[in-house]
Amino acid sequence: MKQWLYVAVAFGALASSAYAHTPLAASTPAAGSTVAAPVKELVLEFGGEVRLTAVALADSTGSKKAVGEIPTAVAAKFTLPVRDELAPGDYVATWRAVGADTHVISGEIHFKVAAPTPR
Ligand SMILES: [Cu+2]
Repeated sequence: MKQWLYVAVAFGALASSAYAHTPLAASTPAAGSTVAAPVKELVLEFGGEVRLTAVALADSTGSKKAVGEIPTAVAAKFTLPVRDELAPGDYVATWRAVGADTHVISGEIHFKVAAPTPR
């Protein structure tokens, strides 16, 4: 009987900590997407207010691309200008933030830039 109680408590703790994290709800470019050049901004939308602490953008060779300064205000949505021109190819944006529950959360967004659509 006692063992069952411990198991229930352990599961409860796991579930509540998982749900308490503030997730990344959406991004532009979206993870796994292919977008046409030019890419002028990077938008991160979280499932709640967070403090964004780091964002880096790199191409497939690991070469860093400049993005605008991270806003210091706590918010659910962040729009960062992409200052370097992104040539067609694969990119990864890595981000780190502190959620409302004070947990550090982080992730990667992989996307592909395609050549501009000819007109
Ligand atoms: Cu959390």
